[in-house]
Amino acid sequence: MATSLKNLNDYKKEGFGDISEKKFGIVVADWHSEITDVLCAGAIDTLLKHGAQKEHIFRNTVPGSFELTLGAQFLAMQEEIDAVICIGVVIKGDTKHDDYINHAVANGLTNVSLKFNKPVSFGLVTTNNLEQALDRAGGKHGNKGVEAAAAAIHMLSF
Ligand code: RBF
Repeated sequence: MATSLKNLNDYKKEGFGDISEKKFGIVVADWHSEITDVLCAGAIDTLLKHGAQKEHIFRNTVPGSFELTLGAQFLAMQEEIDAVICIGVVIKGDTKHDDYINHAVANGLTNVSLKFNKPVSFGLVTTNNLEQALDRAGGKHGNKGVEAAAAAIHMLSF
């Protein structure tokens, strides 16, 4: 489905298990922090709404989205962390940097998830311009942080 037809705040809640004792690590990229902060707030709100405890949510920052993978690994390797949520915004520019970063993050997070057998969700907004990113950070397409948190909760119930 094209993202223009999907609101990121609409997710299926059926089958979500009890997360009141689960611990969540969140890794947030500092690049475009005015947007990643909104995405992170959406993720935290979603965890709290579904019963997570505030003290069980650990937020960490990394310089840019490229570093999300190592940040995720530092958290996933901690036994007490049950799931990791990664948040970043990569906007297309004059060069192909966005392609390299996006592919590296997608592959990197998949590898971390498989290596540690834990949900590591992909809260990376990858857009052509700033407006599209804002549309996905609480704008007309919802909030990608909400979707990433919901994906982590869903996978914990697998
Ligand atoms: N990081 C992001 O999270 N989003 C971006 O849009 C972004 N654009 C970048 C553009 C260029 C030209 C460079 C050099 C870096 C960019 N980064 C971006 C930072 C990148 O993820 C990483 O933090 C740095 O390259 C240091 O490893």
